[in-house]
Amino acid sequence: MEYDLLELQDAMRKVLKPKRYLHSLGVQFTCASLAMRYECDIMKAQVAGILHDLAKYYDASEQISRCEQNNIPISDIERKQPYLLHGKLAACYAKSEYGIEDEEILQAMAYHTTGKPDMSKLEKIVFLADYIEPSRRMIPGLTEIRKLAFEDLDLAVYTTLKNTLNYLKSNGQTIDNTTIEAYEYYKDIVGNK
Ligand code: DGI
Ligand code: FE
Ligand code: FE
Repeated sequence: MEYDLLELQDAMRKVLKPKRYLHSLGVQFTCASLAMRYECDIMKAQVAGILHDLAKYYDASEQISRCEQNNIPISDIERKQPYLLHGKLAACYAKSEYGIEDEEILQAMAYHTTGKPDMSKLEKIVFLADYIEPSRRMIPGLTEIRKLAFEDLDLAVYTTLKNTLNYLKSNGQTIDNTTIEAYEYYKDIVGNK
């Protein structure tokens, strides 16, 4: 399958706000770098990276209604935190609007916010690239994770999940089961290394 990255970038420049577009370019290039480091498909990683937030701008009620229209199941927690759906919706539109058929790319987009247990290399790369891309606002631990991402993929995923959970807990936010399951899974993997 051939992908036209310039065309996808053009499309994203039109649907995203400038800062979100810059973030998406950052994720695309960071995905490419991680794919080089971990011998993953560089093109697939870039496609998932540039498109991953394409559904970010629907408001809460639209996230829900668009998922319903497309038969995307909505958990109770997603119903309370509808922005958690933007990855799944992005995967859905990547297929229907942008002709992306590759299931690996679509899955990596779908789970970029929560992560999940036993991710593929591509899924881990997109999950991490979203967190560490160059334009990401500085947060505690980011410098270390940026370095770690190029040293140990699973440890970097684990550390990112741990940071995210701590952040969400300190803000009293509802946590998705998938995020917790992902954390538990990678905690085990890292502990057994
Ligand atoms: O879309 P982006 O801003 O680029 O990044 P993202 O899709 O990873 O979304 C970032 C936010 O998602 C971040 O503030 C952490 C949050 N998040 C991750 N897992 C959960 C979560 N928020 C809630 N409420 N529950 C979760 O389980
Ligand atoms: Fe996102
Ligand atoms: Fe993002």
